Amino acid sequence: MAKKADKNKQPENGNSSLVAVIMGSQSDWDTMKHADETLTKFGVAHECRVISAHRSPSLASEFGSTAEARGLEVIIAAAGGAAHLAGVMAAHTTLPVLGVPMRSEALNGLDSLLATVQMPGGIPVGTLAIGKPGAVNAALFAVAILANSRPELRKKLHEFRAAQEEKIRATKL
Ligand code: RP5
Repeated sequence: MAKKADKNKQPENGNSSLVAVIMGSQSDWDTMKHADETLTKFGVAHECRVISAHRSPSLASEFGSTAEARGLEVIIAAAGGAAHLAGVMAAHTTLPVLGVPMRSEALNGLDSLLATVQMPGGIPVGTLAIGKPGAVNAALFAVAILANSRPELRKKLHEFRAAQEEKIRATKL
């Protein structure tokens, strides 16, 4: 059974969050826990929350408008179906917003992908792949953004890439 999302998961070390991982529903957690795990692996202070653009519009607006002042540097926003969460976040902040389209029941995530990626010019959302690969890559992308001004994170990214390559080189079929 899917582990329940801790809707208001905060950094454990007391640091304020650099990255927020938000998602439209508890049902997205099974996918988005992979973003959480990846950020944890890199030691990035982050928080995970359920915020819906449709079901909690004032919370979405409040979260986006106060994100910068709270010290966040990147927002990862996941949603499925008519997926507006990343676009709504981007409308309320100039922080980079990374959108992760959820695999939907009706259209297998194509609806989520198009709703997230097709932002009209002027309000950008960096859209990743549908589902788990998108969740992992959104976290890696957030780390890459943060690494521009944090050499220790840049080093960890190089080590991560090297380990990945080593695994491929060592693969015997
Ligand atoms: C979206 O609707 C959520 O992001 C989720 O992917 C989808 C379905 O939500 P539930 O009906 O499972 O809560 O807002």
